[in-house]
Amino acid sequence: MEENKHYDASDIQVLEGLEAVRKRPGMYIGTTDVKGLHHLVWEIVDNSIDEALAGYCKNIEIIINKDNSITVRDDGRGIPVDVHPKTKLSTVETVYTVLHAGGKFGGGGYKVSGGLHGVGASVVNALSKWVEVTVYKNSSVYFIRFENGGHTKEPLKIIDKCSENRTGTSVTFKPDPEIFDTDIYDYNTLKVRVRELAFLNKGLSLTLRDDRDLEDTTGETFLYEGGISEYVKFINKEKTPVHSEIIHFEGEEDGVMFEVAMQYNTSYNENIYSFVNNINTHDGGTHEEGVRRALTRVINSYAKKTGILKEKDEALTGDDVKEGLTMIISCKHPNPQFEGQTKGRLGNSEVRKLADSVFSQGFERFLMENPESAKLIVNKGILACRARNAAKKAREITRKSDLSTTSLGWGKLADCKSKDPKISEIFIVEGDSAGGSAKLGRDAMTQAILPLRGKILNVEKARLDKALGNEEIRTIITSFGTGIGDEFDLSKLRYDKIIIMTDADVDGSHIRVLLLTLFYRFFRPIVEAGHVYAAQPPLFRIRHGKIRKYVLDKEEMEKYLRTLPENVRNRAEITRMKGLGEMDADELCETTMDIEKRILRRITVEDCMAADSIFEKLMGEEVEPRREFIEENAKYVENLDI
Ligand code: 1YM
Repeated sequence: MEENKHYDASDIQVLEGLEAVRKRPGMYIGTTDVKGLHHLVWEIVDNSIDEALAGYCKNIEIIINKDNSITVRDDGRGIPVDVHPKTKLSTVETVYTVLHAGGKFGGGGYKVSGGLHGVGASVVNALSKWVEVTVYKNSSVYFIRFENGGHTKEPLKIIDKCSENRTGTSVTFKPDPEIFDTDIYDYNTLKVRVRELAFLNKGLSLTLRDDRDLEDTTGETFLYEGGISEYVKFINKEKTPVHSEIIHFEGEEDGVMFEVAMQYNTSYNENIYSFVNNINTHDGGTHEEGVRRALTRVINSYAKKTGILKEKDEALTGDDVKEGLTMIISCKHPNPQFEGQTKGRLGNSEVRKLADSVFSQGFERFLMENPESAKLIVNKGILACRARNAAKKAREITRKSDLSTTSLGWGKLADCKSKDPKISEIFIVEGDSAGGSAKLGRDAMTQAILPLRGKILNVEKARLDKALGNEEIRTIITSFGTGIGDEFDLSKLRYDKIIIMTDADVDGSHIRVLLLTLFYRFFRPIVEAGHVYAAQPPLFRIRHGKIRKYVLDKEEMEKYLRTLPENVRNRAEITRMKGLGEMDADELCETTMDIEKRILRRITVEDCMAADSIFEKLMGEEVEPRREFIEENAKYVENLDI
């Protein structure tokens, strides 16, 4: 307090207010750990964002200073500096010292960020060792400094002149180490949110700079003219899109703005993020509900209308249509009602209708105008629906056959001696004779063998649910140890490598299709974690002198032959290898199983997806695709030759 100033009741109130924040900081910023420390930054940045949303600010800069203080700068109008009639203090001092000042003292207008305009400023001040605010306005540079939890140390004064068109606010604060567990800011934490704010506020430039880092002189600037569409593109960057377009719709009603952007990718994960006034609504709410409801309804009606789904077909559910969907929903609301324990849910019921109508009108039109993409989207949902039904069946079947008490000795699994999953592997081998050779040739300590009898697994006759009733398939499931469906637990996997060993012919191809489909639908995490492999038996043996060399294909053979001297080469004996079953144990071991010499190909989710669609072709009611498959089988075998 200034000595010559009358110390009145309102001053006492001010300090009592800030003292309350220091006594119970959790009530105002949640926690006083590293999260709370970063929260202070967002309280100040929010004021700049509000100014941007009001249409006055284009650039925001955030700097981590050497002493771990933070500077936030914007080029808005500058916080008002005139004397406030109620507090008799300048408005900027009022904003920084009176709790809940923003609502009462703000100039009204359209404020949509987190809370009331400027509310956070006094909280930041209360929890800081010192705060300095510089305002550029009226061709003048104003300055005010607070210390020790919000006490005005240097009252507002003009410290310089500036050009008439220079306006803005710059705030630097040093969090109070007595309040916070840590005082060190994390660049990446700030970066992730700054980038997100840039996506959510198209056209706004946000720069983040770390002055603790001698190398970082310019910082990083985030500016997205495409807004949330660019956010979707960013999330899908490492994924494979199902269709090329980023779909985007927006609408406004009674001052509520609603916007959505989306694109499907080939994964099965849902990536739906919703925001209200730039705040992530983790628990969804009316804006999300409106979109989800409309999405399911529009896809189903389009699929029925175009005949992709038949009348008798089961409708796709909300779960089916969100597989592989990346979506950002952003709503800006002047009076948001947040609900739920963590206030992470939007409650305003009028938003549900707005979201539904903006999305459904836009999406219906998109599907009509982009039939290629529409078909891909609908088919993706249909695939998810089938997988869901098959998974349900699988759970029923595996529950019935009491897996936990069944010893692994039954079936024909020759398990390995080791119980350490890190060094154990299982070979799933086509045919009894190859199975026999594999059993003889294996390293019994670490290699388990499970032979499959090809004819039982004739995928052309058995749908997947029937295949699950097959004893050998059940042995596969049991031997993995992970359980299936809801009970699935990757950490229980008994083998580090699951190796599919089949011939490169039609039957082998069928069995491979079935196994990959099985893994895709029921054990995707195992595939994703990179545990599934295909053995690659060599196609040729080259013999010269005492040397026996196995090569994968013709190309590799020619390459090898070129390395031999002419006289040796001419006399080299080349044998085309027979199927797995015709190799003896030594040969099989040497070429395909020996850890030192074998070649394995790791199976990806994409491989499994390709198999899954072939499986659908084989299983489908349509005769034509099946005939085509058989006709073009050679080609498919090539494609699948793994
Ligand atoms: C680095 C932090 O606080 N910028 C900022 C804050 C305000 C204004 C402009 C502003 C708002 C209004 C009129 C208005 C605030 N003003 C108030 C209050 N950046 C930062 N930029 N003129 C300027 O809302 O009408 C609170 S925050 F209450 F004084 F209006």
